[in-house]
Amino acid sequence: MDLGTLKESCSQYSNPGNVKLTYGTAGFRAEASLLPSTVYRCGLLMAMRALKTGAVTGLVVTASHNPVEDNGVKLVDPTGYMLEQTWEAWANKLAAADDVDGTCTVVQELFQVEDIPYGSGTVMLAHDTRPSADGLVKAAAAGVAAMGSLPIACGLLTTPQLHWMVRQCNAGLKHKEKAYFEALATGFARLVSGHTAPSEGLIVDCANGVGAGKLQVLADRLAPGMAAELRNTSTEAGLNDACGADFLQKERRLPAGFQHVPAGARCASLDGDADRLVYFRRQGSGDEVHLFDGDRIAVLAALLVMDLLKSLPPAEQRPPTVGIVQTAYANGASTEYIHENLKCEVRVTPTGVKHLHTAAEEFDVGVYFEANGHGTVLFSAALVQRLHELGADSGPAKALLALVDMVNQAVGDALSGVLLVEAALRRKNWGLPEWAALYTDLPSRQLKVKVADRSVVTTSDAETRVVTPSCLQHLIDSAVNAAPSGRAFVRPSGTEDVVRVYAEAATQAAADDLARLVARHVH
Ligand code: 16G
Ligand code: ZN
Repeated sequence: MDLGTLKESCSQYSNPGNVKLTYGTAGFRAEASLLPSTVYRCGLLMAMRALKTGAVTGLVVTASHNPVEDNGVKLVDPTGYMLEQTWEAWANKLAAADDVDGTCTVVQELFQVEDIPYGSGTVMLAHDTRPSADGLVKAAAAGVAAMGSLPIACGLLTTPQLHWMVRQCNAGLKHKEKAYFEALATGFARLVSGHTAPSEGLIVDCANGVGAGKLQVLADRLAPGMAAELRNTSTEAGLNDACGADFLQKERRLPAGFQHVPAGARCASLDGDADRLVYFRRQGSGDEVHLFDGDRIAVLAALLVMDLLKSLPPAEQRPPTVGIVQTAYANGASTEYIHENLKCEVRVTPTGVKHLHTAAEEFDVGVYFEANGHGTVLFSAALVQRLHELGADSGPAKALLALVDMVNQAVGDALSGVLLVEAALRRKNWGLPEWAALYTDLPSRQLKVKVADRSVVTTSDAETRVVTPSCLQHLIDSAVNAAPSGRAFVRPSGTEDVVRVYAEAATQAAADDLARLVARHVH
């Protein structure tokens, strides 16, 4: 690193003064015009992370399911996972530096404290379809280059694609986009071979985001093996506007462009950067939907994996462990179904993929999903090795290996998720009715409360208990006890200036009342 070059480059990306951005649940996010200096500094940071680890890192310019005017940045560690959590503090420190000298001081401190070797690293950059992407990718590239490192512009990609590429690249495996499609498509074909395709195709709401074009490539590759009709595929307008996985999950009604879809048809929805997936079907004659959320996808994925594991020859040592990781948002009915029927371990972690992912790594097969549709299935190296040993002689081992290839092991991926759900349904010869019949969701309600300072609310026990303000948990407990089958919690959002309220109960009216009452206590 050359300090003179860094200073010169830094002066082009000055901090807009009165805004202080912080690394939230999954990176930085704000109205796009506020972001250049933060994204530039994330370029600096990921170059240093590459030097520290001696491996390639990544950075995606995206604001996921948020409105088109927003943008943001997600940071990818060499493993393909999200940025190592201890480095989030450095990200915040860099983002908060006032001026050129302040930024250079943090850079020097980081080099010293983290004992980073000087040299040149590589950072892969990608972006979604937002109009503000170009300028922000340039800012990130300038940050990487200012450290004497190499930015590689990978162009328009879904967030999970870049995570996958970084992971593959550092493992010395094929990592171009072509290899990604190849892995997913061949994995799917192997998994469903010999199983009849459903007579009705899948209809997918692509949120007018980057997932549209990418899913089309995948569907073309798989045709005629997988029939998919894509809607909300504009890359020009309507990003996440009355459509997409977040809209479906929060609003529980038909997205734009689905008004004439036949009742009961199998539909799915991605979010703006294609790292979330929910399924749904139209219910009745209005715009009401029946949602198949992340919890239900987790259950289906676990059923598929457990069926296959049961058919393997008995393990000589211990049988593989299977665990499902959820957050407090998981519908109570899904948790009960997992305990009673799947009889596998359930872990609950705070919201945010980084927490679920870490917990899932403790199992041979760790299935993690947030109710909002972000999740994946992780397989341990020991299990994968055993599958390879069994491979040639065992159909179930071959199917599990196909799953390992098809399911994005780096991060939740809506494209790989679609294939996972489609393959699981096809192998069971199920449609949505059979999947829906596994259990009935408890009615639930989510609200958000605007507060002056969300940080006054702190929680423990994976966000299920309030620590401060001190009287709040007591009030929530009283409200919950008065509601039939009631459960409720509040947590400060990690992405918006609000406190979120979740409630579920035996009836929709009771869940609504409970949520409203708890929200009043938050005010
Ligand atoms: C981010 C997280 C998502 C989480 C959401 C919570 C990742 C990749 N994304 O979108 O998992 O559910 O934030 O938002 O971790 P909130 O803190 O505003 O409720
Ligand atoms: Zn997303």
